[in-house]
Amino acid sequence: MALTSWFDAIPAITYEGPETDNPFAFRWYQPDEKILGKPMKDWMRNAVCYWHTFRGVALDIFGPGTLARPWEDGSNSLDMALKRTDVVFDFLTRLGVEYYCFHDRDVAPEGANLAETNRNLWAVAEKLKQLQAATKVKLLWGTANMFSHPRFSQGAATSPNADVFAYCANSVKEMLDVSKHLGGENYVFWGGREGYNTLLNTDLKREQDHVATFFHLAVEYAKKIGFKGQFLIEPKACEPTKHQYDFDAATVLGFLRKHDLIDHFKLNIEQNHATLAGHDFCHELAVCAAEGKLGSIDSNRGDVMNGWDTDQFPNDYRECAQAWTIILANKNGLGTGGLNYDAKVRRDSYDLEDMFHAHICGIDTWARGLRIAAKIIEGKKLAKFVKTRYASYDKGIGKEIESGTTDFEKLQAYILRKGEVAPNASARQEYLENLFNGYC
Ligand code: XUL
Ligand code: CO
Repeated sequence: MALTSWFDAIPAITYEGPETDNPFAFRWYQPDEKILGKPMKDWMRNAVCYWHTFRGVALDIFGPGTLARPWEDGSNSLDMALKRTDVVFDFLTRLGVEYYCFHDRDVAPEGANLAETNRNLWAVAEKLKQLQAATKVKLLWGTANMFSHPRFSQGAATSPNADVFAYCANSVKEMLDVSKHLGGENYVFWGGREGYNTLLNTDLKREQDHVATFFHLAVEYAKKIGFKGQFLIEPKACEPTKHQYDFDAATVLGFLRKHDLIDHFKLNIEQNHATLAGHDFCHELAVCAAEGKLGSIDSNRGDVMNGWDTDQFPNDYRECAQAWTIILANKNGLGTGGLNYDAKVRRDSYDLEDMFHAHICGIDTWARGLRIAAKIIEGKKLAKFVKTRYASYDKGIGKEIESGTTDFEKLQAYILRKGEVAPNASARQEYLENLFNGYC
C-alpha cells in the first residue's frame, strides 16, 4: 500500500525516555513495556478521533476555520473522503496508535438523498477495511452524527418529529452494520441534541421514553446482526442543549435501570463533560466503576476559567494517575474500551506538526499517570488506609449491617448498650495528599 507523504518531515514517534530533548518522541509511553504485568499499549488502547483531528478546522463563533490541511481540496465530496483515509492512516501509523474512532459523517458525506448517503458510507467503509488490514489499526468505536444537520436541530430520537426518529434508525442501523464490518470493539451513543432548551415546548417524559425505545431497538438490531461490540453511552451535562438528558454517569445509570437497558450498556466518560456536570473526572469514573460500568474514556481537558467544552488535549498526569487507580481496580482495566483523544488543537496551532505534539502530550500524560498509579498500587499504602478506614464493618455490628442480618430495633439496642459511638479516626486528607504527591 502506498502511503501519502504529508508527514514525511516528521519521524515515526518512538519512546526515548524522560531525558530526551526530542519533541517528536515519547518520554513515558513505551508501548511494549510491562506495567503491572501488562504492556502499556494494552492498558491504554490509544485512539485518534477522526472528527477533531481530520475534520476539525478550528472555526469558532468569531471566525472561520484556520487549519488549512494541505491534502484537502475544499470539497466535501466522496472522492475527497476516500483520499483523506490514506492521510488518516499515515498519521495513525506514524504516531503508533492502534485505534481510531469515527462518526458516519466524519468519514463520508451525505448524498443527494438518503440511499446515496448510505452508499457513500459503505464506499468509504470498504476503503477503511483495506487500510485497517494493511496497518493493523483497529476501530475502537463507531457512532452516528445525529446532531450537526439542521434536521436534528430539535433532537434525534427525542425530536418531536417522528420522521427524524426514523431517519436516526437508518443512521444507527447503518453504523452498526459498518462497525461490525470493521470489527468495531464498541459502539457509542452520545446524545448530541437529546435534551431541551425550554420546558415551555417540551414533553420531557415523552422524549425520554422515545430515547429508551430507540436504545431497545438498537440492542435488538445488534443482536440480530451478531454485533458483539460493547454499547456505550457518553454523558454530557449541557451543550449544545441547555439540559442534556444524559447529564452525568449517575443520571445515565438510573435511566438505563428504569428502562430495563442496564445489562446492555456501559459508559464512555469524557473528562471535560464531567466538569461541565460540576464533577471531577475521577468522580465520574468512580461512579461507573462502582457498578462495573466503566466502558471507555474520551480524553481531553477543559479550562478552569471557561465553562464550556474546550476539548483541549490532556496534560495533567496527576489527574490521570488518580484515574488509573480507579481504572486498575478492575483487573481487566478498560476491557474493550480505550483512551480516545476527543480533543482538538487550538485555533492558532496551525501546523501539521501540532497534530503530533498534541497527541504525543496526551499519550505521554496517560502513560506517566499509569507509571505513577502502578507505584501507588504496588506500594499498597493508599489501599490499606482505605480498607482500615472501614474496618468497623469487617466485624461485629458493622458486619451484621453489611450482611443484612440486623434491623433498626437491634441497632438501637446495640447503641443504647454502648451509650455513645466510638470516636472517629482522623480521615487524614492532608497526609494522603502528601503521600500521593510522593509518588508523582
Ligand atoms: C461531544 C463529544 C462527541 C462524542 C461522540 O462533546 O464528545 O464528540 O464523543 O459523538
Ligand atoms: Co466525546
